[in-house]
Amino acid sequence: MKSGFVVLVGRSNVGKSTLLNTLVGTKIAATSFRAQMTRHEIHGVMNTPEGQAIFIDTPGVFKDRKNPLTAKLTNKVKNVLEQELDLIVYVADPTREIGDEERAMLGMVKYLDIPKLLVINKSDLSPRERKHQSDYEMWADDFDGLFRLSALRASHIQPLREKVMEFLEEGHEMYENGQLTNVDNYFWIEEIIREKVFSIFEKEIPYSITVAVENIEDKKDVMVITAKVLTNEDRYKKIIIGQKGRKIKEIGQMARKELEQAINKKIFLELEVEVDKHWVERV
Ligand SMILES: Nc1nc2c(ncn2[C@@H]2O[C@H](COP(=O)(O)OP(=O)(O)OP(=O)(O)O)[C@@H](O)[C@H]2O)c(=O)[nH]1
Ligand SMILES: [Mg+2]
Repeated sequence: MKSGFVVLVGRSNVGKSTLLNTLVGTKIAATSFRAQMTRHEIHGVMNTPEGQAIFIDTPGVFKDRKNPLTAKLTNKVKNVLEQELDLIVYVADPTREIGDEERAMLGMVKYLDIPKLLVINKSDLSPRERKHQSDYEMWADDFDGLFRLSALRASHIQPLREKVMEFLEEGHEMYENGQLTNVDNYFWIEEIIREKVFSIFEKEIPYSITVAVENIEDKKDVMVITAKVLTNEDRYKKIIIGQKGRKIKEIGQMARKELEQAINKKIFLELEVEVDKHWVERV
């Protein structure tokens, strides 16, 4: 069989995590319309009759001087790129013009001696919205293949799947028994809760929070989860809780619904908000 590691890289918000989920066929990574959703290296396994491709989702390159996370996340991408990789899939968003972030990202991979594919995502949007498409297409010479597709609608994915398998060499199975990811339950639940926080708040809040699952108790008819939303400052804590606790309740409900659907079991989710000025140091 064939097997190998394929890294997904690109600016923040281009759709790397969405593409990972689509390639694997199930939701593994959390996604958001806000930048810097992904903060960790997340593996997603694609099994085909030919073999196994392990896709590695990475944080997106994002520039924000005020944000203490940024340098850490960029370092994580660099670390992944130092691992043994068989293929790089560079994801671009044709609705956004090529800027400093994009050039920084391209600079990180351009001279690596690893095959590279260029994916221009979001093809479901109108040509008017994809107004920078041709600028990205001009990069095709630096790549070993160009794909236009929609990760969100899962359209035109098959040609990419096939091309990826072409680049993998004979090897052995790395994830066995149908296991599709390196992510454990604690991390997965944290990411879903964080995704819901991202979906509700304005720009500033998402970068100022993280989620920690403290305990999971898997009882016969119900899974009891205790988790905390951690934030830097007291003023954010107030916003996240909301008037009469409305916001945190809404976050809890959204997360619970998705978790219940995914594991097909009733969930009791106890969610608190706490100020922790040092959470970034632990990311
Ligand atoms: N219209 C459209 N939107 C998409 C597509 N793929 C992703 N998106 C949206 O783009 C936004 C960003 O998607 P993500 O998958 O979280 O992007 P990312 O590159 O992983 O972002 P970071 O983790 O922050 O680096 C979300 O709102 C997605 O729904 C697509 O094919 N078409
Ligand atoms: Mg992501």
